[in-house]
Amino acid sequence: MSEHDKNLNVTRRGLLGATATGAVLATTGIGSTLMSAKQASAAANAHLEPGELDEYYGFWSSGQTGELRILGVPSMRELMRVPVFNRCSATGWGQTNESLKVLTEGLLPKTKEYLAANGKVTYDNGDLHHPHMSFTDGVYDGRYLFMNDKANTRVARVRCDVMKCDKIIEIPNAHDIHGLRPQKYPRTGYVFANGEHEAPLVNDGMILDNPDEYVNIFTAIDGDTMEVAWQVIVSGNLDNCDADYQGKYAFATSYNSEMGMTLAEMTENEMDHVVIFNIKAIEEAVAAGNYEELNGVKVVDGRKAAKSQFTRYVPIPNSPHGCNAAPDKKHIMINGKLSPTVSVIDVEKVDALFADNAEERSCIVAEPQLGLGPLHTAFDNKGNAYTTLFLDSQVVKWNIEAAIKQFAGEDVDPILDKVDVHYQPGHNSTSMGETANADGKWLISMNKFSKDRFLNVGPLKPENEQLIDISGDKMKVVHDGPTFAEPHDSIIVRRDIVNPVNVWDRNDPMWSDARKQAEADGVDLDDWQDTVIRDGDKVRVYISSQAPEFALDKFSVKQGDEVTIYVTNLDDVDDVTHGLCMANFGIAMEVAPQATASVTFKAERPGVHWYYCQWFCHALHMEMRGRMFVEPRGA
Ligand code: CUK
Ligand code: CUA
Repeated sequence: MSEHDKNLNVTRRGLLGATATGAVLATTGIGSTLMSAKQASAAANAHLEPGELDEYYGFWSSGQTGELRILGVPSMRELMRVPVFNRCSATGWGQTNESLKVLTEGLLPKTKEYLAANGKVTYDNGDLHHPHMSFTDGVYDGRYLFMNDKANTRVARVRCDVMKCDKIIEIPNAHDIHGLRPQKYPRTGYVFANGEHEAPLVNDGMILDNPDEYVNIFTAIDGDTMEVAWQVIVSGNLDNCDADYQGKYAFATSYNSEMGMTLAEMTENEMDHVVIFNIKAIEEAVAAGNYEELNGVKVVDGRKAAKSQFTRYVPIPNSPHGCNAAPDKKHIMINGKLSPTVSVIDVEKVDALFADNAEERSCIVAEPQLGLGPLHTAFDNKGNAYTTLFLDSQVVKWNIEAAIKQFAGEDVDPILDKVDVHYQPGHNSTSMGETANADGKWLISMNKFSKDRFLNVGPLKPENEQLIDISGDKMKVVHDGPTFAEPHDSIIVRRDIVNPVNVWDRNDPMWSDARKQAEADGVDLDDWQDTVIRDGDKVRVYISSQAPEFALDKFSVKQGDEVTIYVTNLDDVDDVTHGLCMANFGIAMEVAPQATASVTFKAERPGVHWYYCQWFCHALHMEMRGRMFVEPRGA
């Protein structure tokens, strides 16, 4: 192929890039030669000049990578990666004592046993799908971000002041936490978490093929203490969830109301359901002692057959997936997945389900047919909803009021616009769209396949997250954003809500253990530290760092000693992060301004070993190093 042909080919691909559904809509994407002037100006809004700051923080999950990511929106620049369930080579997450405390203290005893039998203290992987910020009065409040680990049944919290994870808990009784949402009103409050995969309640190896003994668990976690507040046993598995704006109910979709184990069994029913949880009724039962205690947790029975006041099961066409509360504070969208519909629940009609046992589907006020594979819905501030269509590779914009009128029999079409995305979208999110302050500016479509949109990097392709301008009547795709595996979900938060610090507080709880140990050793962690303490075969080394030197340029230990190195960064200048890497010991960690970090290892390699600062901090950064001398055993 000649250069000319290649270029032609590229251009043709660009023009035909929108043909996932066979429709030739070539006017999407920056660089498309057919971009109109109007689109060009939308694209210009998304473009920031070097040095300009974004209007929004984007908090991105990373799926099986296990970390949280921070992007700037609309530039889509990746700003930071916050390790949570994963191991991080740069920051030492999963290796420092401070991170290991977070990663291990919330594990269940039986998990610790299992891990120990395999020579580990914690899991190395996670599957982080849903990052959501804490709320006060229906709007993000900038305190915390909460997120799930589907892989190992955990829920984590990230502090927004320092953007580090401070709590991880494993959820007892449940299996594989999927949907997760914080309570919106009056505040968070509870963090609701869905157990996705059903299992025998007492899962001790006595039950396999008796579906009646399988249950699923809905969990409410106290977001302030990160302890499980209560759980509800439910029928059917649980997929995604959300909370209303009244503080009364939580909602969870179920794609397997059949409690089937095989694909055929799971997709057998025409109707699955959404489970509605009555928070007050559950709280009252728990307060009155009407619960069962299971693995230290208060559990109530909300199964269908129990006919309790804790739950209602609303039938929804085949295998609903996404669950999204609209900023009108009134409607909850249940996304059909295998059904081309989104079922709209009016929260004000839910009271009657509980109080008067009203007909199960009487809370459904609309069910528009939108296209194939509706997965998730986001919102603007004009009463419109934006639903991803996985199979159609499109986002559909539709009007909620029009859908309600259509459901009531009026001859109106709620669909306002459709735009092709590339390709197969899962979640989407709009600026402030999951809060009462939705502002209708930007929409992210998180597409599972990128295929031909980027340079070929081998069989494993990036995902493609497209930025869509929704400020006008028609949606406009203005940016393609490749991402590594596999952000499922994101939120877009106005920047004035998020106010991280630049320098750590010396009294931060993150290193309270190190501080206690230092005090016991007579070391002042706030002053110059060049102290080596021997305590039997344990050695504690306190090294402060200030660009461009470590307080200790050498220290000696004996082969077989258990060595703990505490590094404190005494620099208090923005962005002067140091680190410590112990070469050939597999040890490296970040020490940000005014932070303390520590790491423990066995000094099993005799000889001279260099440690060095692994964060470029100064013109003499290369010189910021020292030697650990390990005397051989018996010397
Ligand atoms: S799920 Cu992934 S596309 Cu885990 Cu929120 Cu819908
Ligand atoms: Cu300190 Cu590089």
